[in-house]
Amino acid sequence: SSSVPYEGVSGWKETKDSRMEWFREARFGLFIHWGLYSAAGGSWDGKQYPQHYAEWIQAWAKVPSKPYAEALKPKFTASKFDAHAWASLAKEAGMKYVIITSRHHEGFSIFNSQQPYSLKNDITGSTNISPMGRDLYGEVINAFRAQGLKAGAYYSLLDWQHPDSYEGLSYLNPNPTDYKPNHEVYKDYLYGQVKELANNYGGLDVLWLDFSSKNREGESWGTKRILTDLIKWQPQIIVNNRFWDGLENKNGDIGTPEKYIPPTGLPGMDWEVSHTMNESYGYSAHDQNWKSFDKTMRLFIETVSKGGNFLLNVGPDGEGAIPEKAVMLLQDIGQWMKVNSEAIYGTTASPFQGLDWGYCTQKGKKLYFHVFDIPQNGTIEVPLASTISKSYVIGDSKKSLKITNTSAGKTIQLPANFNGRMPLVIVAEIKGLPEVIRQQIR
Ligand code: FUL
Repeated sequence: SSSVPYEGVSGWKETKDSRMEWFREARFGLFIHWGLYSAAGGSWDGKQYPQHYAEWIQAWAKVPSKPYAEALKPKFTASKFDAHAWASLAKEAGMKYVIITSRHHEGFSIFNSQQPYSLKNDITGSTNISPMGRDLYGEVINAFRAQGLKAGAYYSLLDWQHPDSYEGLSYLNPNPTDYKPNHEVYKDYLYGQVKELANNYGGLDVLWLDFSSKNREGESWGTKRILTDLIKWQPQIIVNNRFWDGLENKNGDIGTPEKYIPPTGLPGMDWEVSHTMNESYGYSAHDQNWKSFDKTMRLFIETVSKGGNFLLNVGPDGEGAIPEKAVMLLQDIGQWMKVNSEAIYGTTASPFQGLDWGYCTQKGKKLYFHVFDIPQNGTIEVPLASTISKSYVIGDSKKSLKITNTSAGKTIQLPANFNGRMPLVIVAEIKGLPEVIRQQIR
């Protein structure tokens, strides 16, 4: 079933190229994980949970929904939250879109859902978490749009507290035998919330669903009904591939490898790697394993060089503060993007899947060599047969670099004293399309 979710639902396949246009140009977006779990920060009752996914703290610590909500709602104050600052940070970093968790597995929404169940839930109080009545999700969507970015919603299919979801309440409940979910009720709730997200915020550019697995297939989420209506509500919407059977399938508009770059990309489909700056998506106070700028850039450029988008995650805390390290990393990326973004936007997978010194992106007859490790002899070798008419450091087309033909392809002389931010990007304008001599895979 490789064409699901289009299967049996019209409107998706026919419009795919036009719907995907901005996404293919964008290449770079911001993922935001923000919910009650952010206020726990990876600990429960004084115990630090080492797991990478701090947004799963409720499951790690096995806390039923009521005490979970009672403990975290007062701490989820959003008192430092500034949607416009978040949007500028992303824009300055060169990002073109945002995906924010409207509701994660814990089942609490950061948008003001009007579903009767959201408003009045006897066990946890409202499942909306909106300090001072704010609609945090709406603030984010509006602020990013105001900066010219596209805006999408992550929405969890799993729900750990809705009594009619597969994993509701009893999943963390001491008496699972009492558990008699009526999944039809949950399906209506899910449909109702998706309808709100798609219609109430001036549109929705991406619906990023998460996740169904093999034993919870298709119609049990009301897939057909949602997809049939979704494309009518938002004819330009993009939907990811987690609405059916897991992470690495070929369904939906975009594949979504998680913290992983497929070695040869995902040929024949659009895809987007999501990656974290430290280990966790959700905020974890004790997860200090931050990736360096260099490491992050390698992940970013490798993804783009293989044809994917890079969705880089931040996990704000319960007050709505983005960790300092994350802010600094985004600012550094922004500095690099100011000089080099031409080598990112609108590029496609290049025929080189990894070179000794870095990666290559391509836009038609232009190749962009991203040099991470400057070789000892100050030149890069490219296994390219095509004629290079001109080569230069990006942004400096007047100073041509020396090109030598060799039996292995071309050798390009790098500038002697480059002191800009790495990776150094070398442009090669070629005649025709690239002819590769040998494929290097590292
Ligand atoms: C996964 C979720 O379970 C994680 O918590 C995270 O949101 C990741 C992006 O998707 O499936």
